[in-house]
Amino acid sequence: MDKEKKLILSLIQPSAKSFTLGNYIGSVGNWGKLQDEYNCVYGIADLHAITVKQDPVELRKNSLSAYALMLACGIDPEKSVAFFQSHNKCHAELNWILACNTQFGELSRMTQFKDKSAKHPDNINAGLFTYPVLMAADILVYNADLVPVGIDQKQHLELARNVAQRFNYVYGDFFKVPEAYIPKVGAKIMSLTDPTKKMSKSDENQNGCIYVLDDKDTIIRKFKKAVTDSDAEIKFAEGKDGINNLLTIYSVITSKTVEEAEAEFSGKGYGEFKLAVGEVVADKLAPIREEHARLMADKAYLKKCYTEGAMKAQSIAQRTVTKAYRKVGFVDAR
Ligand code: ATP
Ligand code: LTN
Repeated sequence: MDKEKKLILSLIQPSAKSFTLGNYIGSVGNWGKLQDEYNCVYGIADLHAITVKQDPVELRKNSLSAYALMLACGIDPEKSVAFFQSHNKCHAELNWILACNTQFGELSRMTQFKDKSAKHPDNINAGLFTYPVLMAADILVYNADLVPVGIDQKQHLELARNVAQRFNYVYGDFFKVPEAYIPKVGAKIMSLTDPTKKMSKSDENQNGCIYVLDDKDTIIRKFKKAVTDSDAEIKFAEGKDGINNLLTIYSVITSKTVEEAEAEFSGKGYGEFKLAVGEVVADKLAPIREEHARLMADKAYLKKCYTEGAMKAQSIAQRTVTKAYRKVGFVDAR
């Protein structure tokens, strides 16, 4: 860790077989670029994943695959700390301290809790409710300055800031108050089949969701089926959710502005545009899919990376937990 550099932290849940294009554009795809300028800590949020029902065999498989995919997306385990959340017990320890400094009322306002409990009415467990406290612990245990996430996590980030400020007020200045790092374009990629809804890993409708591990034919097929509008103009405008989403995807993937993309497709049909978006996305994701396959064939290397990652993560986080224990008044263990 370079003391001069700010610290970036972000995690992603292993809640499906692959990350989505939304995860990639809104979050993971940006992590690699930050590795030289910042100290980076990136991880797989397996503790968070069990807030919804998981088959243990699938979860273990998906977690290892997610770790490999995180590396394939450009995370260099030599430069960054790359780890599993469950391998660092400090997250769970700080979680408890923070839970006792978080109010029931503020957790009740979290929109993700409301959405997820509506989606899983048979499993509204306490972990789903306290999810944002664990997320605050993930961030504060490393004293992160910046947290790269999609817009859907903004409310959770606000909560983490509030909890940090409250703790600092009660116990004396301690935690750094983190800032969200949200991309200007692409912070919320929408479903291809219902562009008023966020593209989500756990969406039942597979056609609405592009997975980073989808092959080229699947990607093109899904884009061809993308819901648009009855107008025929490729222009970013209110009420044109489908086209807006495709223009956003195209512009982020090609590093062009939305205006440049509009000019490029001016006078062209939706069919041609959808195909072009599918092509650029498939070409961008193909090398990631290949690197993922290569890494998955080398389990020993993955294990070496995540055990080293856990050690590095613990050595940063343990200092925070020890100090927090002292702050709240526990007797020193040694
Ligand atoms: P789930 O469906 O299991 O809730 P998810 O697809 O919403 O999962 P997370 O693991 O919760 O994904 O999110 C990982 C990161 O990806 C977060 O930073 C989140 O803000 C971002 N993200 C998720 N979906 C999108 C999206 N559609 N557009 C942009 N960013 C997204
Ligand atoms: N809640 C996040 C995943 C997550 C996270 C974090 C993101 C868990 N802990 C800490 C940033 C920082 C989500 O994407 N749903």
